[in-house]
Amino acid sequence: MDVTRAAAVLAGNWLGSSTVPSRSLYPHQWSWDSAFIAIGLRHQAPERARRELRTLFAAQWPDGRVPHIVFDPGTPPEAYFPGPAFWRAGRTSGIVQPPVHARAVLAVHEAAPDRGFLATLYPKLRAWHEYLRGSRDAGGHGLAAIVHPWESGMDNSPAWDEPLARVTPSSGFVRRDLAHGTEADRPSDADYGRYVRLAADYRDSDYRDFGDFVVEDPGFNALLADGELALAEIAEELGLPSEEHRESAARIAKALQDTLWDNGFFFARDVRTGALTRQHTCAGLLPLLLPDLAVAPALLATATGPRFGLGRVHGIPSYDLTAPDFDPARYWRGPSWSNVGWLLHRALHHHGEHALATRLRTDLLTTAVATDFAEYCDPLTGAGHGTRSFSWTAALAVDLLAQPA
Ligand code: 2M8
Repeated sequence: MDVTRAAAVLAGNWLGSSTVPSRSLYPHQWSWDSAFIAIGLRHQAPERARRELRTLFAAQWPDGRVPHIVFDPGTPPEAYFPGPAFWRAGRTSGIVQPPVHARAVLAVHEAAPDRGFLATLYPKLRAWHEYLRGSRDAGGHGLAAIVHPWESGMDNSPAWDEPLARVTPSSGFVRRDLAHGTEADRPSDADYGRYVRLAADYRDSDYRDFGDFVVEDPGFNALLADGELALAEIAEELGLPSEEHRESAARIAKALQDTLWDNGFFFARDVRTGALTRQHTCAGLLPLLLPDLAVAPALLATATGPRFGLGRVHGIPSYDLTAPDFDPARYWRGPSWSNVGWLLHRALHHHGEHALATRLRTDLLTTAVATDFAEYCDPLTGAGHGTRSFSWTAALAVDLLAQPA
């Protein structure tokens, strides 16, 4: 792959102090997108990578949360819904996204060492994780709960269908996403109405109360544990104590295993009912990021088995290939996203699955270029879907290219 094409996508999406995921569909700064973008930018433009993350953390709330969107003041309000007028939280939204930032900060430092950058970000990252470990422990098991499907980053995952069914859809708003996305690929109107209702209820509680949707997501918590391991390394770089971060990672890993592991897989748990949601989604594979995961062999067997077809399909399907409602094109209900592929690529190396990791790397790179850096792809055909020139697809391709084959 020619890295200049990917670099051109990132340059085209750069706003001056952060990068939009997509000029058309997502014209602001998104939290976990920025972390993945920085992981790519670090190779060619480390100052831009640092700026990306500093810009995001400049919008951190006093309670430690890192908002899922930082709105660009230069973008017209009608470009994205729900915009700042809906959230009533200044220039940000009030919900969060998966905590991949500590890993990104460490990765940027590894490529272009800058202790000043680490020292500035470390207390902010600590506050972010403390918010999640404290204020979000709705179930009391040591796991962070999400209060909106958008917080998982996997918005339309089938794992949210049961808890979402309790929510009465809002109406009377205009969807902006359909102006840029194919309707058949995007969430349904009813689900979008539920997203809006949940966000409005949360906003009306001043972003404090747990509402109708309270879920412990294995993906979100695996990324938090991985983030604590990254924080331990950052603390060590800064000559600070790191043991608390390693202990925290171990506690989250244990809670994942005790609470969400069942029958060979990690499932999300509906905190309101206590029940596990039984859909096999790619979020349940993310605990493989944890190097000491005792159940890794069983989970790897599921990843390479008929449900996810790892090594035989394109990327990592977001949902069980064998499920009757698997949909290769619809948003987080089947297609493969390159950020999940990139995370699993790392995880496979952790567990000694180097040949599988290499295969995945080749496939991610080939698909990224062939689809013009599509937002996601059909795992069975590799066809691109969603928006094109999508930032994290380009950024993670740059990063994979910089790694040995
Ligand atoms: C998608 O989510 C946004 C809402 O946050 C949307 O559908 O409008 C998801 O794929 C999410 O993971 C991603 O961060 C965001 C921007 O790329 O788009």
